[in-house]
Amino acid sequence: MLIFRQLFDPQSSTYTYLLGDTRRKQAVLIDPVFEQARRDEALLRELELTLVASLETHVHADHVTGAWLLKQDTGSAIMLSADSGAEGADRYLKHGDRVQFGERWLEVRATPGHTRGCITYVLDDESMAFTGDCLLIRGSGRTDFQQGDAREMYRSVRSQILSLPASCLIYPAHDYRGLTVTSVGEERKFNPRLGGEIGEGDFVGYMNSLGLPHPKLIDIAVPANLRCGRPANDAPPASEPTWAPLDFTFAGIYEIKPEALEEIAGGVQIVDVRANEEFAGPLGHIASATLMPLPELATRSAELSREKPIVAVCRSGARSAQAVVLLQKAGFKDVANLAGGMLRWRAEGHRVAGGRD
Ligand SMILES: N[C@@H](CCC(=O)N[C@@H](CS)C(=O)NCC(=O)O)C(=O)O
Ligand SMILES: [Fe+2]
Repeated sequence: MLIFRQLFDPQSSTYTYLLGDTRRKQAVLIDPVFEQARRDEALLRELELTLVASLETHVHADHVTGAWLLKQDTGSAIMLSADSGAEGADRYLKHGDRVQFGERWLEVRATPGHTRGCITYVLDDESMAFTGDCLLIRGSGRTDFQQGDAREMYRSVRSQILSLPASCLIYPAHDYRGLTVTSVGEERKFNPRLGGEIGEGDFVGYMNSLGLPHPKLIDIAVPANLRCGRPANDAPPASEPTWAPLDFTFAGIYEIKPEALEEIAGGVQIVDVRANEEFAGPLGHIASATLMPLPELATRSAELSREKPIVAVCRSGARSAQAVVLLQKAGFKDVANLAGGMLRWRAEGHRVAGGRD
């Protein structure tokens, strides 16, 4: 089965797309964002997919790609256009190439115009196309920097994208109004720059008078993306927590497994956020845990030390996840949730104080 997810980076309004084959458990990410790599890795883990490659639609000017970082963490390949001018990729793609993930594949179509190395990825059955910053929803990418060329863009869109079946869904790299998807049929009719009877000259005139300010991050993003997102000094990215082996979840918090907590229990503050009667009830509690019921946590968090990491605990891991968010908002830096709560703690045979079998 095909698995498809549209992910968003609010900082740059970038869409990242995950495409996976659940039978072979392989996936690709199109246009991952550096700051969202942890999120993307968590999703891949939770969906039990192996990332085979990060695919760039082009050298971005407004955010740094997550491709290099994902490669460090998962061993995934980096792929982008042979015309991109970028170094450090594992495969340089050409028009007509195929990128395989499991039993599915994407066809590479060269669609220059926004940059020289812009690519559109078309799914094997032509049901979806990922157009990068070439064709946007009722718009198009700009053509005024990075070897942009309005004439080339017009030809790319008309010959490579609007020529796909009308039902083919189009997923762009950005939308600045929050729109998420369009189709070839719609854009043929309603794209105000490239649809209907609009000719090449009309489009060039339109694009030459856009007068947009340059992206805020262009001077950082372009050089970094020409290295496929490898930091200039090769420094590992900022602070992954080191106080315990933690899993970052797609829900956006860190979790610790029972066995890992057992090992470091003496060095952390364990905060049990259940009600008094649950703490004293049949499930028992972790011996060194402090009881601080969730409704009291906001007012009582001052009782906790800021020097020692905190692990929040509840029955199943749900209320304690909320406690983690609350404590982070209160400025505590090293906070994690006990995965699966007391239920899993006990199911995996860890000792409790109080409680009954
Ligand atoms: N305000 C944005 C500008 C982003 C921008 O210029 N995006 C390019 C794609 S890299 C584009 O083609 N935009 C089309 C448009 O804004 O109409 C930023 O600073 O990042
Ligand atoms: Fe772009």
